[in-house]
Amino acid sequence: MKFPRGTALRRFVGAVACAGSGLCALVAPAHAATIYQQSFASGLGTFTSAGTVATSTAGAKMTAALLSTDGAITSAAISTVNYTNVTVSYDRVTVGLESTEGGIAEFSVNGGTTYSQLESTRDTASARVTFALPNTAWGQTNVRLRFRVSANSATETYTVNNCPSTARAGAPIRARRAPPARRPPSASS
Ligand SMILES: [Ca+2]
Repeated sequence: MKFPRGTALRRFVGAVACAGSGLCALVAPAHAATIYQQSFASGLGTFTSAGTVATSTAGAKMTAALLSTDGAITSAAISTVNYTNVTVSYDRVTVGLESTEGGIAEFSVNGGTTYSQLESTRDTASARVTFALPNTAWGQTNVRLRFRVSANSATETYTVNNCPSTARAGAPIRARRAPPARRPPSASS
Protein backbone atom coordinates (compact mmCIF):
# COMPACT_ATOMS: atom_id res chain seq x y z
CA MET A 1 0.00 0.00 0.00
CA LYS A 2 1.30 3.45 -0.88
CA PHE A 3 0.85 6.46 1.30
CA PRO A 4 1.08 9.98 -0.05
CA ARG A 5 4.48 11.54 0.70
CA GLY A 6 4.50 13.65 3.83
CA THR A 7 1.30 12.45 5.36
CA ALA A 8 1.16 11.57 9.02
CA LEU A 9 0.23 8.00 8.15
CA ARG A 10 3.30 7.58 5.93
CA ARG A 11 5.58 8.96 8.62
CA PHE A 12 4.06 6.58 11.15
CA VAL A 13 4.66 3.56 8.93
CA GLY A 14 8.26 4.65 8.39
CA ALA A 15 8.90 4.90 12.13
CA VAL A 16 7.55 1.41 12.78
CA ALA A 17 9.71 -0.11 10.04
CA CYS A 18 12.78 1.54 11.54
CA ALA A 19 12.00 0.42 15.07
CA GLY A 20 11.46 -3.15 13.94
CA SER A 21 14.70 -3.51 11.98
CA GLY A 22 17.03 -3.97 14.96
CA LEU A 23 19.68 -1.88 13.28
CA CYS A 24 17.92 1.34 14.07
CA ALA A 25 17.57 0.29 17.68
CA LEU A 26 21.38 0.26 18.02
CA VAL A 27 21.89 3.72 16.63
CA ALA A 28 22.79 6.29 19.24
CA PRO A 29 20.21 8.98 19.88
CA ALA A 30 20.30 11.99 17.63
CA HIS A 31 22.93 14.53 18.62
CA ALA A 32 24.71 11.98 20.79
CA ALA A 33 28.31 12.79 21.59
CA THR A 34 31.05 10.43 22.62
CA ILE A 35 32.10 11.71 26.02
CA TYR A 36 34.54 8.97 26.90
CA GLN A 37 36.46 6.42 24.89
CA GLN A 38 39.02 3.78 25.79
CA SER A 39 40.51 0.95 23.82
CA PHE A 40 43.32 -1.03 25.38
CA ALA A 41 45.63 -1.54 22.40
CA SER A 42 48.36 0.59 23.99
CA GLY A 43 47.71 0.03 27.66
CA LEU A 44 45.12 0.90 30.25
CA GLY A 45 44.83 4.59 29.34
CA THR A 46 42.94 6.34 32.12
CA PHE A 47 41.98 3.07 33.78
CA THR A 48 43.87 1.68 36.75
CA SER A 49 44.08 -2.01 37.50
CA ALA A 50 44.09 -4.46 40.39
CA GLY A 51 45.10 -8.10 40.27
CA THR A 52 46.22 -9.58 36.96
CA VAL A 53 45.29 -7.51 33.91
CA ALA A 54 46.90 -7.68 30.45
CA THR A 55 46.19 -5.25 27.61
CA SER A 56 46.38 -5.81 23.86
CA THR A 57 44.41 -5.04 20.73
CA ALA A 58 41.95 -7.65 22.03
CA GLY A 59 41.20 -5.47 25.04
CA ALA A 60 41.86 -5.54 28.78
CA LYS A 61 41.96 -9.15 29.93
CA MET A 62 41.26 -9.62 33.62
CA THR A 63 42.34 -12.91 35.15
CA ALA A 64 40.86 -14.44 38.29
CA ALA A 65 42.92 -15.79 41.17
CA LEU A 66 42.36 -18.44 43.81
CA LEU A 67 44.20 -16.83 46.71
CA SER A 68 44.77 -13.24 45.64
CA THR A 69 42.95 -10.32 44.05
CA ASP A 70 40.82 -10.98 40.98
CA GLY A 71 41.63 -8.84 37.96
CA ALA A 72 39.79 -5.51 37.78
CA ILE A 73 40.03 -2.18 36.01
CA THR A 74 38.54 1.14 37.12
CA SER A 75 38.26 4.31 35.06
CA ALA A 76 39.35 7.74 36.12
CA ALA A 77 36.57 10.27 36.79
CA ILE A 78 34.26 10.83 33.82
CA SER A 79 32.28 14.06 33.76
CA THR A 80 28.71 13.93 32.49
CA VAL A 81 28.07 17.57 33.36
CA ASN A 82 25.64 19.09 30.82
CA TYR A 83 24.85 15.65 29.40
CA THR A 84 21.78 13.47 29.62
CA ASN A 85 20.89 10.02 28.26
CA VAL A 86 24.32 8.61 29.05
CA THR A 87 25.05 5.16 27.66
CA VAL A 88 28.01 2.83 28.07
CA SER A 89 29.01 0.34 25.34
CA TYR A 90 31.80 -2.22 25.21
CA ASP A 91 32.80 -5.56 23.74
CA ARG A 92 33.19 -8.37 26.22
CA VAL A 93 33.90 -12.08 26.41
CA THR A 94 34.59 -14.50 29.24
CA VAL A 95 36.50 -17.77 29.45
CA GLY A 96 35.93 -20.61 31.90
CA LEU A 97 33.48 -19.01 34.32
CA GLU A 98 31.24 -21.29 36.37
CA SER A 99 27.66 -20.61 37.41
CA THR A 100 28.47 -18.64 40.55
CA GLU A 101 31.11 -16.53 38.79
CA GLY A 102 30.96 -13.58 36.44
CA GLY A 103 32.51 -10.84 34.42
CA ILE A 104 31.01 -7.82 36.14
CA ALA A 105 30.51 -4.29 34.77
CA GLU A 106 29.62 -1.53 37.22
CA PHE A 107 29.36 2.23 37.43
CA SER A 108 29.71 4.69 40.26
CA VAL A 109 28.33 8.21 40.51
CA ASN A 110 30.25 9.09 43.67
CA GLY A 111 33.84 8.63 42.59
CA GLY A 112 34.02 4.95 43.41
CA THR A 113 32.65 4.95 46.96
CA THR A 114 29.75 2.72 45.87
CA TYR A 115 29.03 0.92 42.61
CA SER A 116 25.88 -0.28 40.86
CA GLN A 117 26.01 -3.30 38.59
CA LEU A 118 25.28 -3.07 34.87
CA GLU A 119 25.63 -6.79 34.27
CA SER A 120 27.34 -9.97 35.35
CA THR A 121 28.04 -12.19 32.35
CA ARG A 122 29.44 -15.62 31.55
CA ASP A 123 29.07 -15.14 27.81
CA THR A 124 31.79 -17.05 25.96
CA ALA A 125 30.98 -15.50 22.57
CA SER A 126 32.37 -12.03 22.10
CA ALA A 127 29.53 -9.55 22.00
CA ARG A 128 29.04 -5.81 22.15
CA VAL A 129 26.60 -4.59 24.76
CA THR A 130 25.13 -1.18 25.53
CA PHE A 131 23.57 0.01 28.76
CA ALA A 132 21.73 3.22 29.50
CA LEU A 133 22.83 4.72 32.79
CA PRO A 134 20.02 5.98 35.03
CA ASN A 135 19.49 9.71 35.33
CA THR A 136 21.36 9.69 38.63
CA ALA A 137 24.48 9.40 36.42
CA TRP A 138 23.59 12.44 34.30
CA GLY A 139 25.19 15.80 35.06
CA GLN A 140 27.75 14.31 37.43
CA THR A 141 31.41 15.25 37.83
CA ASN A 142 32.72 11.92 39.06
CA VAL A 143 31.25 8.94 37.23
CA ARG A 144 33.46 5.87 37.13
CA LEU A 145 33.29 2.59 35.28
CA ARG A 146 34.64 -0.61 36.76
CA PHE A 147 35.04 -4.02 35.17
CA ARG A 148 36.12 -7.05 37.19
CA VAL A 149 36.18 -10.78 37.03
CA SER A 150 34.77 -12.62 40.02
CA ALA A 151 36.03 -16.20 39.90
CA ASN A 152 38.59 -18.48 41.53
CA SER A 153 41.09 -19.75 38.98
CA ALA A 154 43.82 -18.32 36.78
CA THR A 155 42.21 -20.11 33.83
CA GLU A 156 39.13 -17.87 34.19
CA THR A 157 39.12 -14.51 32.47
CA TYR A 158 36.97 -11.55 31.45
CA THR A 159 38.05 -9.34 28.55
CA VAL A 160 36.59 -5.91 27.80
CA ASN A 161 37.34 -3.67 24.82
CA ASN A 162 36.35 -0.50 22.97
CA CYS A 163 34.53 1.19 25.77
CA PRO A 164 32.86 4.43 24.76
CA SER A 165 30.32 6.42 26.71
CA THR A 166 27.93 8.47 24.69
CA ALA A 167 25.47 11.06 25.87
CA ARG A 168 23.20 13.75 24.63
CA ALA A 169 23.95 17.36 25.32
CA GLY A 170 21.24 18.49 27.64
CA ALA A 171 20.15 21.37 29.75
CA PRO A 172 22.16 21.70 32.93
CA ILE A 173 20.67 19.41 35.49
CA ARG A 174 19.51 21.06 38.62
CA ALA A 175 20.75 19.53 41.82
CA ARG A 176 17.99 17.80 43.72
CA ARG A 177 17.03 19.46 46.89
CA ALA A 178 17.24 17.29 49.97
CA PRO A 179 13.88 16.80 51.67
CA PRO A 180 13.33 19.06 54.69
CA ALA A 181 14.76 17.60 57.86
CA ARG A 182 12.23 16.17 60.24
CA ARG A 183 11.83 17.98 63.46
CA PRO A 184 12.95 15.92 66.40
CA PRO A 185 10.11 15.05 68.77
CA SER A 186 9.69 17.77 71.31
CA ALA A 187 11.35 17.06 74.65
CA SER A 188 8.19 17.80 76.60
CA SER A 189 6.02 15.13 74.98
CA1 LIG B 1 35.89 -21.13 38.87
